[in-house]
Amino acid sequence: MAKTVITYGTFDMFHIGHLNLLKRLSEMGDQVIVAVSTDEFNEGKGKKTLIPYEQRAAIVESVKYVDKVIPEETWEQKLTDVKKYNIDIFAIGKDWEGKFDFLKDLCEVVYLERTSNISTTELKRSLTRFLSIPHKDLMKAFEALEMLRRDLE
Ligand code: C2G
Repeated sequence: MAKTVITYGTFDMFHIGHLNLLKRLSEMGDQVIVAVSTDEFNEGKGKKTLIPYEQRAAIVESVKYVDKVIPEETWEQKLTDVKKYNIDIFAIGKDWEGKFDFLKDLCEVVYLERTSNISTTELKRSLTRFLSIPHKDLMKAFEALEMLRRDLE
């Protein structure tokens, strides 16, 4: 019997941790639905997204493991979504362990291992660090690299 899996998330600055999760979901069922958090919902989560919802949703939709993308607008919608889409499995990363056990009456609830050493927060931090390097220092570094490249030619 075909199994439908659902997950919810921001998927900002899409990275391998997101891809690994979506791949895992596709191995758990026949159809994967992803509810991507809208920008407004993220503000409620206290998350400032870098990439707007339309682009985050388009990227997730393009992933071969994903069959359908819907917007995540409220915490409560999980209860109606599970019924509306005849969900068999709700799955999400272990960072949410226990938070969605109330769905256990309606479907299987699975908390999956996160991918280590990657997170949107860390990517943003690295980007901020890079952008904080004074322009003149960056230019000096590029010039040194250019000289090195020429010497090696
Ligand atoms: N994830 C992962 N490994 C990482 C980073 C993220 O497995 N290194 C998983 C998270 O556990 C989550 C999914 O990728 O299941 C999406 O992560 P986020 O975009 O950070 O999702 P979040 O903001 O936690 O939103 O209602 C639930 C919330 O909308 C979840």
